[in-house]
Amino acid sequence: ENDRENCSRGALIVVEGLDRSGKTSQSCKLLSYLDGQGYSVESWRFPDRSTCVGEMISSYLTNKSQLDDRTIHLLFSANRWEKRSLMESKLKKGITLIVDRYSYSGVAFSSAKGLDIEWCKAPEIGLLAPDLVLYLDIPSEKAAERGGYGGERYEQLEFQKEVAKRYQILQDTSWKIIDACLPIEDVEKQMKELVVDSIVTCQKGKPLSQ
Ligand code: DGP
Ligand code: NA
Ligand code: NA
Repeated sequence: ENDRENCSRGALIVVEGLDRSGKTSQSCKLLSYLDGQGYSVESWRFPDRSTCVGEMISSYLTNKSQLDDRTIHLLFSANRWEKRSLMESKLKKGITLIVDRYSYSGVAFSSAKGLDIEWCKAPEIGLLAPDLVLYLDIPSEKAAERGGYGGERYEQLEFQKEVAKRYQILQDTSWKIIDACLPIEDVEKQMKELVVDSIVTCQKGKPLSQ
């Protein structure tokens, strides 16, 4: 029975949503809850601004540099690829990862600029598939009201509306839509339940896929 524990893998949980949808604070709460329950868990985020590629992305987002739409798209994707093997080894060690943004952001934000959606998806093929995607659903106007945007490149109402449309197209069976306008505690409770279910399914032997 102890072997079963050693063999079981962690779950790859992705949190998606518009800017100011509450992803980051909810991911934080989720991490401390799971940690407190004794689960082996880590919190990740993309873009990971700490790498060389991540620094280029950060400089683009803060308008310190200009890059062609396709170039920045591929950099965001490269930023996920450079973490792929570490991600796989953590999951295989039984560590559950709570990831703030992933390929869905990649495709939604770039295709919202007018890039072909299939072209946007191509470099994401072969990255690990999430076991669960928690989509924090919020009207763009509501998100914009929440303490305002931080002033980064994409934090504009009209653009976020386009991103929301693209997210809708990208929904698949791994998604659970959460009403992010509900009280914070209700959002938190729904997320906890869904994540624990997903962890259990992975422990029972659900294979990791691409
Ligand atoms: P965040 O650090 O979560 O606030 O993300 C920074 C911004 O970058 C946010 O507006 C969403 C956007 N973003 C995240 N991932 C991608 C991606 O892969 N491609 C593009 N084009 N934008 C992304
Ligand atoms: Na942001
Ligand atoms: Na965020």
